[in-house]
Amino acid sequence: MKNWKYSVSSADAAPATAPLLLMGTIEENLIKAGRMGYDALEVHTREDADLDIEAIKKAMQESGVKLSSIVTGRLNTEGHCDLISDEPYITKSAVEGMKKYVDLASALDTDLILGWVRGKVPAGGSRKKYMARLARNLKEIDSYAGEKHVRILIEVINRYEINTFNTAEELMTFLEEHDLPNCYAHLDAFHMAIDEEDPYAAIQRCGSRLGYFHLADNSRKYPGTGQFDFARLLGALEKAGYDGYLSVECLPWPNNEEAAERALAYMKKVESGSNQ
Ligand code: LER
Ligand code: MN
Repeated sequence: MKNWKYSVSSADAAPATAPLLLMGTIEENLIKAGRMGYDALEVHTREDADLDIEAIKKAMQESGVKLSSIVTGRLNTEGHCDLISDEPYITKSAVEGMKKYVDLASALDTDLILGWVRGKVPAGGSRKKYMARLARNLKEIDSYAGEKHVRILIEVINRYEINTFNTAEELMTFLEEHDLPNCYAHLDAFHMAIDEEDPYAAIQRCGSRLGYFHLADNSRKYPGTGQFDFARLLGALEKAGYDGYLSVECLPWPNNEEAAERALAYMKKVESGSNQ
């Protein structure tokens, strides 16, 4: 069995409905994640956040915890930018914002998650036209990220949140049709439980293009609370040759710390084959 690397989601602050666990500054969360036994921290932040890069690097060194990724969702939820809009100033700001995130990721030696920033095809709109626009804007970000050795991890998200890339098949077809060498597939077990007929086959479909993985059970509580077969999931990831992070992104239930601790404890049990 592989020695999996685990990461945990974090933010400066978030509502209890968000699947984010460690709350506080990045420096504080790096130390907390290390004490809990995590290898890495996943960070939700804005592209122009006033961060002390040197202090973060120091906390990384002291804790031995790396950054698994920076999440770009706030450029959409707070900044109202996306890469598919009919308004050119919106897509332009989205590309500029993503480039700022690339600079930040490059300074902290990590990758970027791209989720809601891609945007939605408007009702009745030509899918072909909007997906071509998304591909053009992504190309500019992809090239910039390539120069800075940052990977763009495009998350497959369920149909109730967005109408682009709801399945691994849809994302992989898009990645195969367009020249986006720095873009990788990012799967999330919770979204897969909604939209993938066969989550294990979805992992195989991504194969060597799988760049990141979010862990939660089917209800989005921590792994081990629901229906997912995590032993089979780890087997599928290993078979696909995946050696990236398994990042816990689940609801803060029964509370933030316990969810983070129980998730890691359960996954270690699954790895050792003693979870039954
Ligand atoms: C983000 O990683 C995600 O999975 C979305 O559902 C937004 O929360
Ligand atoms: Mn996710």
